[in-house]
Amino acid sequence: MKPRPICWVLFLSGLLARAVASEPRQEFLPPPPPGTRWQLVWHDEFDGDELDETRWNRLGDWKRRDGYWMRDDAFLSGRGSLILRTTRREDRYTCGAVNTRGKFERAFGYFEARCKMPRSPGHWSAFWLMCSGVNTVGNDGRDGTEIDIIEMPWRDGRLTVNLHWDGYGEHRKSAGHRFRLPEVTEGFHTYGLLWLPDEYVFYVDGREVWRTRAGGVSQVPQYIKLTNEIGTWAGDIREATLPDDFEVDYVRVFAFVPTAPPETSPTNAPGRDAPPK
Ligand SMILES: [Ca+2]
Repeated sequence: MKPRPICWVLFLSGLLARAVASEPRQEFLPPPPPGTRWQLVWHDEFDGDELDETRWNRLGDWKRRDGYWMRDDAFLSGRGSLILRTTRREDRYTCGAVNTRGKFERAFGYFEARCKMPRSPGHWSAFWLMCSGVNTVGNDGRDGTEIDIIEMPWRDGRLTVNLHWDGYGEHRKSAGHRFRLPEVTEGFHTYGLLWLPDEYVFYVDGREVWRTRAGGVSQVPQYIKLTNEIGTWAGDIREATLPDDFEVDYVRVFAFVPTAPPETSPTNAPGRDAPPK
């Protein structure tokens, strides 16, 4: 049966309404580079009951540092967030981790996650960007840099952001910054990276915490990682009250795109000043 035009109008307006409704409310964006504006190009609000595995890889099951990454320790809460759980199973400590490798990789823009950090010692949470070029020695970090947008191994309000490049061996190079924000131990906070071609700027709750050009700034697409890891950097896991969760409300990525040229208006349309016939 041939659909009637009115049906199509209703159908398309419904799609449009849903598209508008799905654009999330964004509290903060850094100033875009001159001549550009921000455009949301990728995001996951973690709605629903199942992690979208067209966007994310669950990592595991394998050993990772002093514990194990297990696929079933990464799951959606059912209330609009991703849970990366750290727990104990008999003699093993396990935790969850995900990345977007091969599914979403991008250079430059503004990357933000809203997260609630774990409470117990012995494991740490991180929001970071990676690519295989991190292992390439030479060309500084321009061919790929591990960009740790946030790491929280401590439980006293200290945080750290870090960059690593030229591999993890004898040529390894890194730069980082530690700071204190006691409020991050409670509730959700946003952690953001403005990645420009010539500079990184790191933000917590919309406040700049560090800017740097260390490593020359990565020029290549990188994938997102959200991880929990078990290790003594974060203290003694045997003192943890488990399970303990790293909870992520959303991840959003904005690209800077050229500002549209002003539309031709009647006042500057050609012929406006032409003499009357
Ligand atoms: Ca390199």
